[in-house]
Amino acid sequence: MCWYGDADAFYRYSGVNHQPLPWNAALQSVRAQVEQQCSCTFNSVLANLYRDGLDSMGCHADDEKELGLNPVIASLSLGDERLFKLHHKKRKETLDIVLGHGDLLVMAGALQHHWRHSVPKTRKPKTPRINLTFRNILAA
Ligand SMILES: [Mn+2]
Repeated sequence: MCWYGDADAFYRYSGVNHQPLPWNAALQSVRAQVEQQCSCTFNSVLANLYRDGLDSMGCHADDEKELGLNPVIASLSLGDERLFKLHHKKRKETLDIVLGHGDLLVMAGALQHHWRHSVPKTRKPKTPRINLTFRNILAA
């Protein structure tokens, strides 16, 4: 896991303030293309590597206050396909989305209020996947 962004885009997770790594040329270029697709801007990106099917993401909502009330989060998948699951917070309802190489998933509106999301472990053989989630961190 690593965190890139503008120098003032601190992100607090697991109780720790994280100073972003500076943008590199490749990430800047991808950011520009994602911003064009989404018609909005992002000041940071969280990069997660899933080495194989045992690397996973637990169920959570991206509801940190520095993301704002209804954040737009753009998730770009690179590498092997993985299942992305949405879990409704109140109803017993889940939604499965297979994310493959080059897929751009945009979470927006009130999604984080009503749904959690996860990338479950799988026994299927998997090659690495990198997930870039572009976010806009609001000033403190
Ligand atoms: Mn998330």
